[in-house]
Amino acid sequence: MSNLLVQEFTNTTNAQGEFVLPQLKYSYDSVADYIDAETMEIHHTKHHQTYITKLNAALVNHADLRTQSAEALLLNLNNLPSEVQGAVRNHGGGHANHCLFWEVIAPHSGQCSKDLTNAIDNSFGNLENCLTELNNCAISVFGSGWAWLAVDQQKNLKILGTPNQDSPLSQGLLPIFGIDVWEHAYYLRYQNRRPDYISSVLKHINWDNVSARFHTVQK
Ligand code: MN3
Repeated sequence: MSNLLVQEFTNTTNAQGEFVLPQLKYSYDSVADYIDAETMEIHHTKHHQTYITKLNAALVNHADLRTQSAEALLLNLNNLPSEVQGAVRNHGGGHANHCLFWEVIAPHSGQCSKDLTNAIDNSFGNLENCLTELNNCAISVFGSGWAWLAVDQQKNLKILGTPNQDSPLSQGLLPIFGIDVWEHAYYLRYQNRRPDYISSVLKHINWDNVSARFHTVQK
């Protein structure tokens, strides 16, 4: 399973070895066409920060685990000490999931690489079908959760939903795109209109970033 983890994304730590909030590579208002700046700022500085704070608190007496990335912990979730499994699942998942989210919704769409385009065509027929399936999956997540495009052990693409902050990594799948469908991700602008939020975000996927994630398992 560890072959999925060619690249680690959330190793940003301070001098004490605690996870810290990654800076966004763009301003909060630069995604305003699809997510308002106030939602972005609260989501990043409050919600994401809270997952990090609680993950650090859970690992304070586990120095061996604090040397690992959040992704590595999630990949190995079922083998972690039982007293930290819940916190890693929820808060480690929250940290890793949001780190991915900020990058794949960045305001630079780029293009699907040739290899990723081929993989999408093989799994879904074409990109339009893939996005339709992703859209339907995101709409149908019950309550709070995520919809994902992920790569399995055989390097096939899969679309799946997960509840809460559960990461596809804990199922042996590498997520390459994810959309947060917790109400905190969209409520200020979209209120109950989750489908409108989802369709807006799916029009602005940062395909350069998603392609780069896909290529980490192609070697
Ligand atoms: Mn969120």
